[in-house]
Amino acid sequence: MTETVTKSAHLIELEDNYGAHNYHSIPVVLERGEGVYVWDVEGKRYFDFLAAYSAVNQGHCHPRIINALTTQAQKLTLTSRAFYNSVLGEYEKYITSYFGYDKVLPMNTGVEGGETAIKLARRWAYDVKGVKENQAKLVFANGNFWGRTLAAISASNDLSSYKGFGPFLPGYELVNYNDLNALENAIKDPNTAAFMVEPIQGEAGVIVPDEGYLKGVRALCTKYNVLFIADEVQTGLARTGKMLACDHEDVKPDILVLGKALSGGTIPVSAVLANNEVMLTIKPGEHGSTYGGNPLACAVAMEALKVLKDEKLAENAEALGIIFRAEMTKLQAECDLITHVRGKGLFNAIVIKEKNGKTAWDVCVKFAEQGLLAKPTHGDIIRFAPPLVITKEQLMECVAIIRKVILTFE
Ligand code: IF1
Repeated sequence: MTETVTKSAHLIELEDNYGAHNYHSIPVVLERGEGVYVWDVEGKRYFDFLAAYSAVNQGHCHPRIINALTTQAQKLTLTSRAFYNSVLGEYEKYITSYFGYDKVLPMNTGVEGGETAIKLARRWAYDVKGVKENQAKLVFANGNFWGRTLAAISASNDLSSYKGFGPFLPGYELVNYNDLNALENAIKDPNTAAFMVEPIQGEAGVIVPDEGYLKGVRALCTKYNVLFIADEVQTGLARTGKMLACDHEDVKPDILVLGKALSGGTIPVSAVLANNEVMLTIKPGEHGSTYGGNPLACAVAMEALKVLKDEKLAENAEALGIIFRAEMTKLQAECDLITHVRGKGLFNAIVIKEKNGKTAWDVCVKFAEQGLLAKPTHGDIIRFAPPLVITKEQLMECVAIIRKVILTFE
């Protein structure tokens, strides 16, 4: 009897046979996305509650963003920065006024944004602060995640990120997240160039710092003439209920790193924003990338930013986030599987207590069977981050699915 191999199984096998094994994916093969929904190759529909780790805040295949992409793609996609192009200047003017900085350095992936930020910080330390050559110190928070390059994993204290990839970049120091005393002790060192931190730690499991932490970071960095770099690659662009997570405490970082939803989930676009004192320390020919600032990315990013404001996605995330956490807290009271509920806006997570050998992974597999896609991090944490275009009705449908699955594990 020939077993009918589903299309999904066949495609999973292809990835297994011909692709690097650098991911352990939930066994769902997606083929189409629209708004909050994705469909697998068998035509089954899911709520996407991961939104590509907050890269699809505007919803899958947002018509305005796709239109910007396809229109520009018919004209000019890439010139390299050897020449000027007709879109980059408009985009630079737009994004710098959107976030209130003098200048932007356009890159592609989030980690390139982080790398650019720390290069700027080191160069500023030498040329402006007067730190001796090669003595600049960069401070990061335990639990940070800002990408997979050697510079990024050199800052990691998560074994699964850095094990087996040494030696690591020197001049780094780690302090506990949400600990202003530890931060002050580290950055009072006159060789300190910058403190790079996520306003809410994503990969660590949506770790929300105490109210006042970001204000404290801002004050300490100002006091010790240290650059405050906010990695808003995941928390930025309306995800946490404000345009930037830093906006919850009205603090302005010296360097702002954006990525992911900057392109609405179409092509890799990242950006580093700073004022002239920092940004102009890098001179022509000292940094860049083949695709950085390409006209296609600029056209897409402008539209993606416009959509965030036009559709009031931060306000929607704020309002629906309050409802979602209230529903999760109610569910937590009805079961002992959920030990924590936390988050801000539509950037949330629940912590699952392993029960009868069942883990967060098993819960996510069950979610998928019930039509909701989410993925665990660090074994026991499930991050919930739907596209910010989700309606209250759709959110309540997802709450019902989460409730149904969680209670079957009781
Ligand atoms: C993977 C994690 C999330 C980020 C922050 C910079 C970057 C990321 C705060 C780098 C990227 C991605 C990487 C992706 C999965 C995803 C992720 F699980 F890996 F940690 F979101 F939490 N700053 N995060 O979260 O941006 O270079 O990827 O564009 O590596 O599996 P990137």
